[in-house]
Amino acid sequence: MKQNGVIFDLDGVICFTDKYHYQAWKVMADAENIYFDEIINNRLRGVSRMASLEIILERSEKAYTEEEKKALAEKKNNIYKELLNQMSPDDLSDEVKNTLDELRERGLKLAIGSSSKNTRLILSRLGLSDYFDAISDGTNITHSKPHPEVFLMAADFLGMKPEECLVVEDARAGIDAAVAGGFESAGIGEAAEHEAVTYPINRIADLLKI
Ligand code: B16
Ligand code: MG
Repeated sequence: MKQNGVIFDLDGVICFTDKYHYQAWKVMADAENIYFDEIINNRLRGVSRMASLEIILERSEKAYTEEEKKALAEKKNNIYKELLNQMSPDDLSDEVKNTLDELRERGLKLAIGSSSKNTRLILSRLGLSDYFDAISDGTNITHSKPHPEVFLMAADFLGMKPEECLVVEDARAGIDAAVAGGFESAGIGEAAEHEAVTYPINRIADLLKI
């Protein structure tokens, strides 16, 4: 690839915490009698916790106060963190690890660009705490994807310009964010279908062919 750096989304790219997000939101939604399914869940990919809650509440009759919304988001996050405790380095696939190692061997700098405030907890569960050259996540941004802030800060932490970095994403909102920030992108899953993605890929190892 022509870039010197790669910025990886976390959930849906490096690991599959999406199933835990779904389970935790489902417990919250069921307790509130709000309809929630996997199709609605797809709209939550890459979207911040509070913005995700707003999407789920579209199906609710009740008007929640800001305090109640905060409590619901916290309840979901506590369930989610319990589920994250089940994770271990075995949840990091050989394909992802080998691809990261090979990119690094080629001299590329590697960063995380995730909306999640649980990024460091997840990386630690996967045994990747000290692996990346830079981490930009939900704790250092004020605007979540599709705003480009998380990727612009990742590039900045790497000491690079957007055109020097490739963004790897699984979410449509993530490709929008990459485009808005002036990054080329590789998209997997639904992000591969995005009309503005630079490189649609089928699997993470395909990054080695770019
Ligand atoms: P948290 P990513 C995103 O991670 C998830 O895709 C999204 O579903 C979630 O709401 C968001 O992180 C915030 O996560 O509640 O842990 O702060 O894909 O940007 O790595
Ligand atoms: Mg993602």
